[in-house]
Amino acid sequence: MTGFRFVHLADAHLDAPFASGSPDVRKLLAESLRRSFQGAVDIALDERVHAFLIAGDLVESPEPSLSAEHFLLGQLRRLSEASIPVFYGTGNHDPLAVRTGGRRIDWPKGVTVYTRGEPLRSEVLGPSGEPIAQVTGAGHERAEVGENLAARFPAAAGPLPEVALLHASVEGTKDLDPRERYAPCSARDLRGKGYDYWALGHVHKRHAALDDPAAHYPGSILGLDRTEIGEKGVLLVEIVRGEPPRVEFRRTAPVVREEMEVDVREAASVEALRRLLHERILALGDPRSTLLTVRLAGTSPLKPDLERKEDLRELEEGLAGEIGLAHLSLRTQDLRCAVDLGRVRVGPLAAALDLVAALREGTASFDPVAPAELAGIAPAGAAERDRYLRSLLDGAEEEIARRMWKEGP
Ligand SMILES: [Mn+2]
Repeated sequence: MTGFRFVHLADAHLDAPFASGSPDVRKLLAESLRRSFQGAVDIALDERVHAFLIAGDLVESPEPSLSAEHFLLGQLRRLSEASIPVFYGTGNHDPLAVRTGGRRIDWPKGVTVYTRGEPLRSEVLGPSGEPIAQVTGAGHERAEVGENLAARFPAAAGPLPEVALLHASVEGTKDLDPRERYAPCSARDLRGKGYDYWALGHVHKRHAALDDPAAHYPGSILGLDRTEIGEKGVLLVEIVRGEPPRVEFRRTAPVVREEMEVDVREAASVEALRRLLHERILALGDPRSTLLTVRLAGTSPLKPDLERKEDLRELEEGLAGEIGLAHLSLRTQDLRCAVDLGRVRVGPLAAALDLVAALREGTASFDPVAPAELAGIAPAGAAERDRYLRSLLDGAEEEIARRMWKEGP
């Protein structure tokens, strides 16, 4: 017997802006985002699923560009023509899912949009028109929903498979900025309602929030920034009542982001550094579809050279070209200068090094040193601010010595 089968997608963020400095990379990512969404529709058609579920943040803002709207409706029409119903509950990025300026979105036949916090129950019909499952969905009515929407879901009651569709932060979720706890709820809200599956959205990292009942975040459909690493896509779910749901990940993102750290202390020349990076990056696997960030770490005499933007870009582009990477970004923030601090501890330089040591140990105060405002980037509390300022001292001795110390003739 086959059960209720559907695609579960979330956080497509169509129209998302990309921060890369390279226009080519921004274009690649924008195209990849749409290809990833199209890939999800392809899977739904190939697998002849019964439904296509979208758990919020479908578009980046409630006023999508005309181009994004046209693309989206074109893809949803493909589902409509195949008689695959779409259920879409709005998230914090796309509350109301309509243009506030009065533009109406002509959703194709078979698309149900949940725009209200009050959950609604919809019947999913099978190929011959008989009910095969129930989807209960709710949506975000505005950008910062503080209410617990999950708690409002009614208990599942019928004999058919029941799925809850919601964009929400489940308590205890890792990797979620506390400022982004929209529609917060607890595991207890999800348990005890009798749903076979909670189709969640909001957290961009794919994971199961709960196993029983199954509650999954499919994650974003593309690495939207450099922290969203790894394969991205959708979940293909099958529910047979009385059995745990079968949940299968399908990659749809044509490019992935990866990040690695390379200790470069052995590389004494730029050529040696090139060879080392080449070797380490090649070991990664398929480079053509990878946008890679490499954090360079360790003590290196090359630090001053690598901090010249032009030279760094030349190295990045050269290596990316040789290896065939989609993009390479080298981060030098963790590199340390190679300086013998004992030898340079004289005169004003010694005083500066002593000050760094005193600040780090807490025997000197930041107050006379720190600008009053710190451009609004430091945390507000005094203790937290000092912790933040202390973190900026990493590598400070070497940096100060490099800038102040000149070898005599
Ligand atoms: Mn999102």
